[in-house]
Amino acid sequence: MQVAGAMVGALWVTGAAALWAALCGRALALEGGMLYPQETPSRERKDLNGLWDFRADFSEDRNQGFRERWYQRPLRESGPVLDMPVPSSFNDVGQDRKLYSFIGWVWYERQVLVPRSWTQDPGTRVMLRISSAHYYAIVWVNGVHVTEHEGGHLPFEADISKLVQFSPGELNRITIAINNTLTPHTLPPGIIEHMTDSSRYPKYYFVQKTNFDFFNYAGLHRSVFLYTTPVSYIDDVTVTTDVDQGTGLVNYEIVVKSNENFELELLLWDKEGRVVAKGMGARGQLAVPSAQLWWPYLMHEQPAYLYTLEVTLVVQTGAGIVSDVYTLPVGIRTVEVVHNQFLINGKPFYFHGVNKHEDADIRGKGFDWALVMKDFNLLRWLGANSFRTSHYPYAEEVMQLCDRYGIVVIDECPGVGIVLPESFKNISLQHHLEVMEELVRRDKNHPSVVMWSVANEPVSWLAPAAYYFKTVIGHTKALDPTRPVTFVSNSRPEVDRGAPYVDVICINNYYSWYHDYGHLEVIQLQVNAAFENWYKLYQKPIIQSEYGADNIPGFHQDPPLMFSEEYQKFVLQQYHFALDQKRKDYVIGELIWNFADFMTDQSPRRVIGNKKGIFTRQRQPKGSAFLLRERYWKIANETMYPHLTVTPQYLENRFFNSLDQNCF
Ligand code: GCB
Repeated sequence: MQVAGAMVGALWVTGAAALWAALCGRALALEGGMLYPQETPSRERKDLNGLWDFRADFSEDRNQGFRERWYQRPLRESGPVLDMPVPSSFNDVGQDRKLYSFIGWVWYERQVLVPRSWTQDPGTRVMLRISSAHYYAIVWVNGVHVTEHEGGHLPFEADISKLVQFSPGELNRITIAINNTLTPHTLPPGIIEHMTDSSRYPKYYFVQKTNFDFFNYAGLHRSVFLYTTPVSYIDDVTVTTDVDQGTGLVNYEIVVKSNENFELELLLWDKEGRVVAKGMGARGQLAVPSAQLWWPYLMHEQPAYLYTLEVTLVVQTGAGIVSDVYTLPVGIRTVEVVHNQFLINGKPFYFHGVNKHEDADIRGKGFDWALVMKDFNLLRWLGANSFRTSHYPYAEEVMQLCDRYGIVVIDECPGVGIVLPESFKNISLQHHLEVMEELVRRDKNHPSVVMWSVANEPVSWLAPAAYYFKTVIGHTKALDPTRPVTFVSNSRPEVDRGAPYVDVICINNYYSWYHDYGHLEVIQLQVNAAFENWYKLYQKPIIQSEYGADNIPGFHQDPPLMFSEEYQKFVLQQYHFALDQKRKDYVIGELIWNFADFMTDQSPRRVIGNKKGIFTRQRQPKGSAFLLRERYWKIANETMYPHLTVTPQYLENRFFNSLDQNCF
């Protein structure tokens, strides 16, 4: 029956996940490490990006694909298929309105020839890695079920060695079924609403409702890889760093999967190719005298210094010596919240940055190198030193670039739109804990990540929120004691049940936009009052984690009216006056909402998406971008040269206009 269509699909998903977890005795998410696939002397990689066969299951119950077992033979034999680019969202690529807003199962398939050397050597382990499949994915290789994963923003993988070795020299068929249905227990949550009034809706009509403000793009959003390791391999590397009187300390812990005796050797290389420290064994500390620290962009003359940690596993097998090599960029730095300050390497850090989205024309949330580089170049132009991954984890390649360029990250999980009472139940909580585990496992080694954010604007005043957030925040701190944890609130301090547990208060508000709209004169007063109230109650440092106003490019109005460029600029200026009164005190950052315009669900409040970007969706600057640029460079000058009187242009000339590519 179609009524239950998407829900049957969704329930089936939940059932399968629970069954799988029960069989494995633990959550899938927790198994093994999740090191980024790399080419090293012992590892090869092949990316499977390009065109895949694609078919959306438009059947009434969305279950035709499972009934007919589309995974058992080539997808094109099941019916008509489309060419679908990977990575990309499937929604905006075609001209089909039904596919744009499709809810349910879509099927991707790709045939791949695995290099003979991979299949002939029983000492080679072949892995299939899917960097992001939104939201629930089931994977088969040559018709054999290999893995499932819940959650659209974090990678998962499967060992497919046996399957590909079974058919050397033949094409292997990879089939991925993906369901984008969001339920009260997914992250982000959503609900399927069934419209039963036959005078208003066709039979079996349903829609997906969500409580977040971005379009629920779906598909294979990031790269799909095949890669190899030896069968005895380095499974995980965890690095934390410290500094003791100029000596950099690199603590390491290596997890190895091997049935044989093994040894581990570690070398730490500097940028000039010199070995600066050596280690042995699975756990230990490397000391780097006079270490070059990892500094944020615009906080130091030589930001983002990265060493390279080379881990070599040597295994004595019956057939001789086998080795596995993995290398990891390491930035030596410390992060601490002390009283009213956020300290990086012991010095106060002020976040002057943006909130972003993974979003663009045509690709939706699909990863695209040109777009990513444009965004980093715009951040540099803007003089931004940080961003929040609102409202879900971003691609691993983006995190790597943040390390490389010194862009500080508040790393947010997909805990956005948690407003339904069902979403506070145990099943949701358990999933939220697993997602934090997956996120920390993936991003723990990035020096750019300085704080975890467990949620954005949940209904944190509801009674169950207290236990819920105490648990999620506590769990995150236990997973990673080296970084502060926050969650982003839009509530009032006296009723917020999550704030007691966070290290930094992050607050979102839209004065003179969603409240008192049109009344620009109240902004300063209201921003000030909010800061004071939050600080009085919690005595914790505060970040203005969102503020802004929509501007439809090309709309001008003076005196300023809502949606005009002048209004957006005026709102920002009023916030800046208020921020300037507090930023030398306990306000430790400001992140504009948003870096660029982005797509949302359709609604009377949205004019083809959210227009609070300071850049258009095509990454062209609005007037507000120039305003922010002037401000950020001014703040950067003050931070970097607090004792010097320099012109606002000083740093900009030094960093941005110079040809020194090393600085960014
Ligand atoms: C918020 C949300 C963000 C929205 C923004 C807005 O508070 O955190 O996701 O897009 O407001 O523009 O309404």
